[in-house]
Amino acid sequence: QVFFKSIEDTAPDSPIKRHTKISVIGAGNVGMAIAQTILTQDLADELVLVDVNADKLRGEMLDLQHAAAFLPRTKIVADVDYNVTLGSDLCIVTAGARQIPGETRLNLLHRNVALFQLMIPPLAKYSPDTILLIVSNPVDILTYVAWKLSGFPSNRIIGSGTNLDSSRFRFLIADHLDVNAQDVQAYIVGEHGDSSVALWSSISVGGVPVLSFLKKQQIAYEKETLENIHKEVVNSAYEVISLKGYTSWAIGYSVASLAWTLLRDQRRIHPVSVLARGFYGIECGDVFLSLPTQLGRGGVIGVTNVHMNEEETERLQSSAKTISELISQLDL
Ligand code: 6V0
Repeated sequence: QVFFKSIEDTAPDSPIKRHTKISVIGAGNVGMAIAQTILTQDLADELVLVDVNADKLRGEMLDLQHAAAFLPRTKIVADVDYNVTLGSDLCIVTAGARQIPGETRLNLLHRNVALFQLMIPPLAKYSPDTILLIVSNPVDILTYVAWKLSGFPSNRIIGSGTNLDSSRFRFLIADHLDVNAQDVQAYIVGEHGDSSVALWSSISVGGVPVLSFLKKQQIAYEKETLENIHKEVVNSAYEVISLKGYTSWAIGYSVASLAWTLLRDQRRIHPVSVLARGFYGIECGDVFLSLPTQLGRGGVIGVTNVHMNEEETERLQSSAKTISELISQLDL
């Protein structure tokens, strides 16, 4: 009012853009990398941070707010109380307990399930129409837990799953063939982690199916070479963690790209963790694991019928069994 004369009287019908609100739960390394990447995308009108550590939370909020002069305009708020998330379009959950030295993965899982029992019900209460995007590990099992605790339909529960593993895979193949990773179509499916499955038979570069091209050109390739690239993908998280203590940038970009596809209804296909029962012969109960999935404004649209050979299908089914066994040990 002080600086500008209102033009409301002369332009009463100017269209107002729909308000888009994204909440990030957990303002740790991963949550903050996601938040800052989302801010650069001009995707959200309001970005909310929630964490239990009030001082760190306020520090992170102020630090991001101070970048306002260089970013698209976004309201940034933070609170320890979940009522700040009211009416979110997308809630991204990154909060998690840290593994204590010597602690088993199962024990860590139980502690994270206890955290989810505190976080998911208020998120569902304040944003009953939101899409829940789970990042905390073990991501496939915690996506299942979020589904159970929220009572949401499964199309609005997505785990970031192997979206990141597939990006690492595409990087390594691109590096090997000296091409741009964006021209490499390649999926890692199944569990985000040790039992993930590389779909070699469907890899293409610029529309050229890689394995059959190599065969036609009679270029010998060793199964071992392919296995080693997959092993490198599986080990890459451990390597980054052993070197810098945590992973952040790649998961930040990976989740921000999911947020863009979902909220801008891009209908792109991402390998993400979804309710997988009935797909590719997975019949071991309700499990969440990654499959190439079409995403849009309503969440999951459908699962792609990507070509898998017999060995790949068997490995995927065995990955599903590994996850299902862990789920059966949960007390929800
Ligand atoms: P971090 O830096 O320890 O951050 C975790 C944050 O969660 C901290 O700020 C905590 O204060 C907060 N927190 C703990 N309890 C609560 C609670 N009840 N409510 C709100 N906040 C809480 O960990 P980092 O950010 O490095 O990792 C977070 C999670 O992401 C871990 O489970 C990782 O294993 C997982 N990742 C998942 C990846 C994927 O591809 N799915 C990739 C990287 C990391």
